[in-house]
Amino acid sequence: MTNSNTVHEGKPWGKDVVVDIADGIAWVAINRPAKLNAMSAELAFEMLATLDALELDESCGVLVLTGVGDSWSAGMDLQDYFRAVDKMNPMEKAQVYRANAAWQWGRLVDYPKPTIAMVNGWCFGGAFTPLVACDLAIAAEDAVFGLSEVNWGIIPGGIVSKVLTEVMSQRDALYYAMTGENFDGRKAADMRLVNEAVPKDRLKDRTIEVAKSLLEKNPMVVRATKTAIKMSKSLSWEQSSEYLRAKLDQTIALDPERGREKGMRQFLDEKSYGPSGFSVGGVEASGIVSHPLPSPLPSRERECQLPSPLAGEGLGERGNCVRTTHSKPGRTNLISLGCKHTAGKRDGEI
Ligand code: ACO
Ligand code: V55
Repeated sequence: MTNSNTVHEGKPWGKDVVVDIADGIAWVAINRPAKLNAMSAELAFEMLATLDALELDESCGVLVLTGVGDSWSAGMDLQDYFRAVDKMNPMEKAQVYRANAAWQWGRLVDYPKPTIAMVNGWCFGGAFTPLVACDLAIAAEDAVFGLSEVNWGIIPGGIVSKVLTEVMSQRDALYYAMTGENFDGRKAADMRLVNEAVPKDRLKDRTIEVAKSLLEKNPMVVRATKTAIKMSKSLSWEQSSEYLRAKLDQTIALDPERGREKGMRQFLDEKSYGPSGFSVGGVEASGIVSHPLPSPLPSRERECQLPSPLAGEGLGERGNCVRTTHSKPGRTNLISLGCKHTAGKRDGEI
């Protein structure tokens, strides 16, 4: 993280929160490195205002939450949160609790843009709340996590105990919260507390890779997708079924890109596009080109080894057609990752 935007005219961040925006990604970092990014009462107000501002900022397509230096967040600041709050009158206290809960959970869990927690180091106690609130989490393999509350004579408060139930198994949550034992990023990935753990020197690149794949998607559909998944968890089957039907219709009706209509037309009528091609590099239908029917004919199981005409344009890791999605006998179109095989029937084949 650079601190290039530490002073940012007219923006709510710049002190305990720094923001860098590049290529559609807003890198939001807690900036209290001397305290290992422990979270103070004051930070809550700055972070809340930052999240609100970035929500409206069109240059932010994906939000990455991280920490300046080698720590993600050492949890609630024992001095500047707990002791500070102890000295407050009940109304001030209520305001701090509300602001803290609002940024760590309320805003983030329902953020209208994809959010990724990039866990670059320590992640303790209260830091589990924003960690779980983010849609995705990628950790350094050697990041250290700990539900250390038990060692401080408190329960995982705020809503830490509750957020654990969203992503951890009952056994894991109880084990780590009751023992206070630390675990590393690899273990966090094994337990599915984070999506994956990567070596520290690859953490930023991997995060950019994931962010980019999200940026290539239809933003409205990505937003509705995350809401659908998060909401469904707490709805009954009947409610969920009704809600998802309504949510689907809402998305179709409001999608400014008319993605569903376009995809169906291109696939069914124009035969110019297959969803698997679409998912790699976000190349539009026009990017899918033809090459002669390969031999042997690719199947779902077999890879087509012909060089992709789109090699070098972000399609196919090895520059080949890598997976075939359609190879039904009698069909003349074989749409694979980035390539559309077109040819008539060949003697002896299909
Ligand atoms: N609150 C306040 N200050 C903190 C916190 C915290 N949660 N975590 C670290 N700091 C401060 C330290 O007091 C120290 O300040 P100082 O230099 O002014 O003395 C500075 O950050 C660096 O910390 P060290 O302890 O010196 O760093 P070290 O690398 O030795 O240890 C570790 C890192 C293990 C993370 C240690 O700082 C620690 O245990 N911190 C507390 C983590 C924790 O349990 N957090 C949860 C609190 S409870 C909750 O969140 C609900
Ligand atoms: C904790 C966290 C809090 C809080 C009180 O996990 C205790 C400990 C996230 O806020 O307000």
